Amino acid sequence: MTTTQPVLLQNLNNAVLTLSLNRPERLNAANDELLHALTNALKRAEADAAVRVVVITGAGRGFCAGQDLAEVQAGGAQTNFSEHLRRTYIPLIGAIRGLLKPVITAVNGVAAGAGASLALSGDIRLWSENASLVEVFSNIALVPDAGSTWFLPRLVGASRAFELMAFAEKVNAEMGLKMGLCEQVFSAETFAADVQAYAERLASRPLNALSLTKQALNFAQGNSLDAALDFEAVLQQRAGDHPEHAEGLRAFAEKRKPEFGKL
Ligand code: T3D
Repeated sequence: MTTTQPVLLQNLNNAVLTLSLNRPERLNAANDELLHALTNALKRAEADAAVRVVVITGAGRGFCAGQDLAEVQAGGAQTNFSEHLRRTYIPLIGAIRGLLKPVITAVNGVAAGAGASLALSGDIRLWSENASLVEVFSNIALVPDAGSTWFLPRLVGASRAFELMAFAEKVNAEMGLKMGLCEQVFSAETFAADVQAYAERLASRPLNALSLTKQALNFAQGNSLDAALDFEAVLQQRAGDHPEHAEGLRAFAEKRKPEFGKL
């Protein structure tokens, strides 16, 4: 299934739904139409049993250059930032973190401002060798938003996060991998195919268990060890009661690969 929309391309292939931001002439800078299209596509992906993994990437040479500044300026300077964030970026990041399926952010090029936050918001972050990330907000005297202040210090520590934010220092792919901003870096030439292969491998894993794992990790970020231990116990019951677990046990006994995708 391939549907083309003006600002968001959607392609479902072997249980992997790829959502491509499609404003390449502006490095996929985000406007309200794009942010709503992406958020709505994620909500639909939740309900669609054919989707086991979602990939978010960018068309052209950029991933996402953050808020579309040309549109902001054309409309007069944005004044109601809080209202805008609550209406657009906050629901988007919430949809990614709350989606009960793995989300891969496949960063093909520059990720700047809220685009950097989007790049960091995935469960797994795959970068092209051409990818870069810049917390560009301070260049226009704004505060990092769309989750950067939550994601980045957890990956690099508060001081390094502050330094990257204060100087709007661009992190290239080699640095990004060393700093733990991404899990893998792939060649630019084969990036789309490598991401698809990775996503298909992920799609073959037990979706119910991964969904519960995502919930456990989300919960653990903001809770004590005692609370996390208890929540694990609750979720483990749900995992153990699911047919995936029985299939895993059968496959182990029969010395074959489990077929989670068929359940
Ligand atoms: O109300 C609220 O919700 C507030 C929320 C704010 C969230 C934010 O994201 S604030 C941060 C906004 N983003 C930026 O400040 C980034 C601005 N862009 C850049 O700093 C650079 O373009 C990049 C570092 C991203 C990439 O640099 P480079 O040299 O690779 O590309 P370029 O030549 O600067 O850009 C290519 C084109 O994309 C260019 O258009 P042109 O000249 O070819 O017609 C450029 O204007 C356009 N572009 C890049 N970023 C944006 C953009 N157009 C609109 N908005 C952008 N953010």
